[in-house]
This record gives sequence, structure tokens and C-alpha cells, in this order.
Amino acid sequence: MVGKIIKQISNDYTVKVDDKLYICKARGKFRNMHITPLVGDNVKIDEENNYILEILDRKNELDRPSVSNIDQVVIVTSVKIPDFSSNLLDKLLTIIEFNNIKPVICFTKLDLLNEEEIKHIKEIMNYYKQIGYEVYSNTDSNLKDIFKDKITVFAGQSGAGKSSLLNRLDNTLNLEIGEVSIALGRGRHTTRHTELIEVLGGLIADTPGFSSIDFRGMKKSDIRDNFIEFNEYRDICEYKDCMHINELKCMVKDKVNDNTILKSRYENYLKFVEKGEL
Ligand SMILES: Nc1nc2c(ncn2[C@@H]2O[C@H](COP(=O)(O)OP(=O)(O)OP(=O)(O)O)[C@@H](O)[C@H]2O)c(=O)[nH]1
Ligand SMILES: [Mg+2]
Ligand SMILES: [Zn+2]
Repeated sequence: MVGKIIKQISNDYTVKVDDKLYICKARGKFRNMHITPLVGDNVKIDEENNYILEILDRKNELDRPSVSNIDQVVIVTSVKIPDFSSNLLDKLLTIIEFNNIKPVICFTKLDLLNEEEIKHIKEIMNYYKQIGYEVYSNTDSNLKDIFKDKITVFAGQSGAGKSSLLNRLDNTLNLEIGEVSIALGRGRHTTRHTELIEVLGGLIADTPGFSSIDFRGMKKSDIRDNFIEFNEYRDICEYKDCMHINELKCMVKDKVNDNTILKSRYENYLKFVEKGEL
């Protein structure tokens, strides 16, 4: 019988087959093969003895949170409390792109901005739209339409409003929000388990913060290639493998200078490349 792992608590995997749930253990052979079943995996189970027998091929996987077969990551981005971090947004975008997953950006807390600040944030939102991303605010009603038949991971800083947004999308959820996490100075999820919950016809993983994510496994050129708007200009750069840093006749740098490319994007790029592996 084949089902999907929707929850993991230490060695117990909850496998959903149609509308039935089975709490299964993983067969010892997986440990010997250094494979850990992940939430999101499609698995063959022995439903008599509650064992996972086989993990079907994954289309992708993320490390933290450990989820596989992800269709999209919604990057929940607060504009105030916590302040907007273009660094974290660009970092998540680059890493998610590298993992061949579709990123979606959702801004929160625009209600806390004054008129001038809103104007500035709207310009930033438009920039990300214009380079090809889906961009929403958490109050947009059409946000409800993007989850059907998909596995979605919610990512973003602690306090950004991930759980609040999920509650807004489905008011029967009653996920815990707020103060607790701030008091503890870390993610609200004192339980560390990962779980996919059914929302609006799809499955969504709420995650505690996402800030420990890093560029592991990415080369400097991978970072470059996943700043998607740079790729439009790379063929015009003098050097085919231009890193857009010190090279002369670099079209990307020209586009930063004439404000076609957002300055903060380019500055973040420079910072990331410093940290990326050679
Ligand atoms: N003003 C305002 N407050 C918001 C908005 N969205 C969320 N909040 C508040 O922000 C705080 C944190 O929200 P949560 O939903 O718990 O944040 P989270 O991203 O789930 O945080 P972690 O679970 O710690 O990762 C709560 O006090 C919410 O009420 C918004 O759009 N506007
Ligand atoms: Mg939360
Ligand atoms: Zn260049």
C-alpha cells in the first residue's frame, strides 16, 4: 500500500493512505543505507505490522525543515517587527531556486507602516514581481488559490507571521501564535516535529524560523546563477563566466548602476558569494 508521510515524531512516521492514518516505524535497512524517511515522502508500507518498506523517488528535499517533494516555498517576509530583511529574503530565494523549488513571496505587517514606508516597500514588491516572482501581501484574497494539490512549506523569520497567516487562510486551524516565541527568543515550536497540515486542498508545513539555512553545497557560481535576473544579462558580459564582481565590461554591474537591478540585491549577492564555496 502506498501513502504519504505527513508527520514525524522521533521514530514514528504518520503515513496517510487515502483517509486513513498509520503510525509506522522505518525498516532497519534504511539506517544501514543512511536514508531517513522524510515528511513528504511517498512510501510503500506494510499496514499489518506498521512498517515503512520502501521510499519512492523524491523530486526534491530540504534539509531544515526536513521535507521532501515540495512544490513551493512561501517566504513569509515581515516588513516591521521584525524589520524587513532583504538579506534573508534574497538568501532564501537563492537557496530555494538552487533546490529547484518554486519560491513565492508573501509580505506581512504592511499595516504597521506609514505612508512613506509603504511606498518604499511597494517599490520593492514590484521589483520582485517584475523579475518574475509571485508576490503577495498576507491580506490578499487570491493567496487562497495557490495551495490546492500542492505541498507548500512556509519559511521565514520567527515572528514574521507564518502561523497567523495559516490561521487566516483556514480559521479552523487555531495554530498557536505570537508572544511565546518572542519571550523564548526562538521559534514557537517547542515541539520540534515537522508536520504537513491540510489547508485549502493542499498540504502545508508550518516551520519554526528558517534562519539556520545556509549555502551548504552551493558553489559561488551556483549563487550567481540563482540570482535569476542576472541571467538575462550574462551573455552580454565580456566574459562568458563573468561573476559580475571585478570584471570589466560587465552588463550586470552596468544594470546595477542605472538602477535596473535593485542595489540591495546586488549587495546581498556580493555578501553571499564571499561565503559560498569555491
Ligand atoms: N500588525 C500585524 N501583526 C501581525 C501580522 N501577522 C502576524 N502578526 C503578529 O506577529 C506576531 C507573530 O506572529 P506568528 O504568526 O506567531 O509568527 P511566526 O512566523 O509563526 O513565528 P514562529 O512560529 O516563531 O516562527 C503575532 O503577535 C501576530 O499577531 C500582520 O499582518 N500585522
Ligand atoms: Mg509559528
Ligand atoms: Zn558580469
